[in-house]
Parts: sequence; C-alpha cells; structure tokens
Amino acid sequence: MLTQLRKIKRVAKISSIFLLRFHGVVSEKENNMQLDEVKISKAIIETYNQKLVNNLDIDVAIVGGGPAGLCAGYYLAKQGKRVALFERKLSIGGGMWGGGIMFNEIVVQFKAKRLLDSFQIKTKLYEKGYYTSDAIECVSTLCSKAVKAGLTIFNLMSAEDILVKKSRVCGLVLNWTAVEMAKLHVDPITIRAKFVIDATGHAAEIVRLAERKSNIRLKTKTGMVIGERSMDADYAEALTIKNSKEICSGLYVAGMCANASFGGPRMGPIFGGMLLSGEKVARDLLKRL
Ligand code: 48F
Repeated sequence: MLTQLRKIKRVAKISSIFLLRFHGVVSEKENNMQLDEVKISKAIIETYNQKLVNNLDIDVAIVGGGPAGLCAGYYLAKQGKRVALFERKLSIGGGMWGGGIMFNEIVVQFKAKRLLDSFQIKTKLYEKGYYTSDAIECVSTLCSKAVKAGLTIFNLMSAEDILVKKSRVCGLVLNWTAVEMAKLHVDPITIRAKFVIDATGHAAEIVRLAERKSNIRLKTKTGMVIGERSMDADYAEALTIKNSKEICSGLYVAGMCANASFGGPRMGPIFGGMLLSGEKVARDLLKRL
C-alpha cells in the first residue's frame, strides 16, 4: 500500500515537472513570436462578428449606457439573461462622467447608497442623508461589473428605429453612429429582443419613435410622451423609480427617460434615482422572462 502511494506521488511529481517545462517551452515560443498585422485584423473582425451574431436574438436590448441602462444591464446579466446594451457614443457612462457642471463628483441619497456599496464604489458622507462619490470610479466600476456579469456592450451604435409587430416593440433597428453623424445613406440592421429598455435619458428617443412612427398609445396620462418638467430633485428622484416600468407592450423606460416620458421633473446631478430605476426595471423584467 505504502509503495503504491509512493509510486503515485512520484508519477504526479514527474508529470507536474513535465507540464511546467512544456508550459515554459510554449510560453517562451509565444514570447518570441513575430506579430502578424493581418492576423491582428482577422482576430478583431472574427471576434466582433461572432459577438454581434450572438446578440441578434436576445432577451433584453437596452438603448443607452448611462447609469440607468448600465444598472439594468448588470442585474439582468447577473441572473443569466441574454442582454445587450447599445450606446451611441464612444464612451459608456452617459451624463455621469461630468458630475455637476463638470465637477466630477456625484451625490447619492441614503436610499441608493446600498447600491454603490454593493458595487464596492466608495462613498463619503457629506451631511446626514447626502453621500458623494467620485464620478469616474462610479462609471468605470459600474461598467466593469456589468460586463463581468455578462452584459454585452456595443458602443458607437445608435438605435435609429424599433422593430414592431402587432403594436408590440420586439427589437431594435441599429446603425453605426458614424453613419448617422455623416448622414450617409446606409441601411441599418435589425435585432430581435423579448423586451427593449429605453434608457436614453432626457431625449426618450425610443419611446418617441414608438409614439411617432408606430402610433402606439403609451401608458401615460395622455397616451403620448408628456415631456420633462423643471427641476424638483426630491420629487423627481422618487418619481423616477415609480415611472420606471412598461410604457407600451414590450418597451420599458428607465432613468431620466422615465420622467421625460411620464411628465416628471428633472433632478440634476443626484444619481440615486437612476441606479434604483435600473434595478427596478431589471427586477420587473426578471419576473417576466
Ligand atoms: O443621459 P444618460 O446618462 O441617461 P440616464 O441613465 O441618466 C441621466 C443622468 O445622466 C442625468 C440626470 C441625473 O440626475 O438627470 O442626466 O437616464 O445616458 C443616456 C445614454 O443614452 C445614449 C446617450 O449617448 C447616453 O450615453 N443614447 C441616447 N439615444 C441613443 C443612445 C440612441 N438612439 N442609441 C444609442 N444610444
């Protein structure tokens, strides 16, 4: 028995030495390799292509990579849902980078502090009920956590239209932002999603498309986009969360878009409502997916 154990130990030792040496040889070979420019291009094209193809038919498509969209994406992806976010700009983060008047600090209220804590984003108590956080840490951490949870982000892509079947929003019509900016006559592509989230901020672009191009009656008081009201931070923060819901079949609103659609006020550089709104929409959708 003892000799058998010794034999097993010796075999394990020899194979681990062999594996280490083999790995060493391979990594040394890799280290000394010449880079091929065409291979670099091929790697990018093929990998991106696969990423895009994998996201043509998904559970949730989010438009807008501000705090609300990122937060919704994080919670959905964390539960294993197939979710992609499309952002018009090169950078993700929407209006969060600039804090208030380009002073890159944001304020969150007590109710939302738990979210920043859960993302391990540092907060500082300013005064009872008011916490500040570094805007750069917020955006970069939120983005990193969301991607690591499984959210696929496509930047530089704009949703120029929606896919509608029998008055239900069931996908997005997408084009490169560069095409949009240059006003080139290039047709877009379409993706299908069980649900779409409009997280486009003040502009509420996707909801407006549903109303204007498909004559869809929205679940607002007027059946149409009511439009954002002037500043009232406390009321607006509470209302954002209440307004974050399905606005017409297949389409949810989150973040500032929710208030712009339902006629709530703006709130300025306090971001708790945006994060809580993303969390709420994700929670509601998880019950339906
Ligand atoms: O504006 P934004 O940050 O929206 P949010 O998540 O947060 C609002 C706050 O930033 C702030 C506020 C806080 O109190 O009031 O304004 O509701 O992010 C919206 C993102 O959507 C992108 C846009 O570039 C921005 O990054 N976006 C807008 N329309 C489209 C789009 C579109 N059609 N396609 C793709 N992205």
